Amino acid sequence: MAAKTKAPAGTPVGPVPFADVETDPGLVSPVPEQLPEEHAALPSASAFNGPTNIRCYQGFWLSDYLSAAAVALQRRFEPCRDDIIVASFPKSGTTWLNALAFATMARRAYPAADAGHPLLRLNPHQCIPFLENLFRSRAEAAKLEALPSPRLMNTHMPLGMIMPGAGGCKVVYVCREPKDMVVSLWHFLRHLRPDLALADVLDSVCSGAVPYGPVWDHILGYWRASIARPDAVLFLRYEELLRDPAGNVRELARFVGLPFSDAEEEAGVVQDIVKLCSFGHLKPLEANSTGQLDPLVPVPREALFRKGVAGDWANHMTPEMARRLDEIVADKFHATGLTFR
Ligand code: PAP
Repeated sequence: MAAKTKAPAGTPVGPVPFADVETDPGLVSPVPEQLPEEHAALPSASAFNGPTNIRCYQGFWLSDYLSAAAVALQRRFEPCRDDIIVASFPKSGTTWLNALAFATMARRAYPAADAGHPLLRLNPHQCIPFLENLFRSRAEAAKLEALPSPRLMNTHMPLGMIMPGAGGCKVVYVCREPKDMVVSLWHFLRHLRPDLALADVLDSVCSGAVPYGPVWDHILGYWRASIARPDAVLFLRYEELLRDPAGNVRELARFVGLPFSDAEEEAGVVQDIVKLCSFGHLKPLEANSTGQLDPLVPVPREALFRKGVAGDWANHMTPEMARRLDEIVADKFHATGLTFR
């Protein structure tokens, strides 16, 4: 589908904090997207050896909630040419990249050093619409239309679920070393299942049958697209963001068509953005340390800001666990040009 250009010149410039966007409630469908009947026949599995049933839809494991969202996205998502989508496998740096992308793209309306910056009162996820939730609830028409261009959106969906619809817009993907992703996921899930064993999470990840998995197919879809279309897909790595946040912010700004000017560089705007979005700065803010992620899901917001480092897997995995995942990862990424050291 050809991408359209949304806003005529002179209209408000995006992105704006999504939580502040008012929509006409009459435009939001009261009936959530239903799962197509034929999905009942798809292969199914239980994620993390627990009650969550997932099914394999077009090669990826999704809960029924996510499957319905994926179908809706594939049918109805109409990107604009200047849209930017932040994409990731869960627990790979989404919250951080959401914050960095928002702060970078919105820096003219909301300078990063300002005392009134939206990221000081909102969780990064509240600043950017999560496509799965919008399309599952059928609220996307009202809510996405209300956003000024360029729109900044977020998803965990594999590339195929947002393409070819998203063919005209740009995607920034962040990937993380898989052992650290698994440990982060385990800690997160334990807010819902305190007795969950790391071994159960590892088993599911290794089998591929985790929500949005297999993780290697998720990563490779975006990796290959970033090589084939570097103008359309920017592939970032969590560990590189930690090593050189300023360099990655500059790359992000160039990619979205908003490179930093000499004046901005001299004024320290890049450093202001890095500081605003840093783990140590965001974690203690009220918006990130109180309340729940979702009124229906009893996970505290602080679960998104646990440790924020690379290599924490070594504190939790046995050498056998690490070797098992490393061997699968080495096999899956063999000859792709992507390595995890
Ligand atoms: P999500 O998929 O639920 O959105 P996501 O943000 O991708 O979660 O991942 C959370 C991880 O990012 C956490 O890692 P940890 O469990 O190993 O600690 C979290 O600490 C880390 N994280 C969140 N914000 C930042 C940040 N500003 N800088 C560095 N790491 C961060």
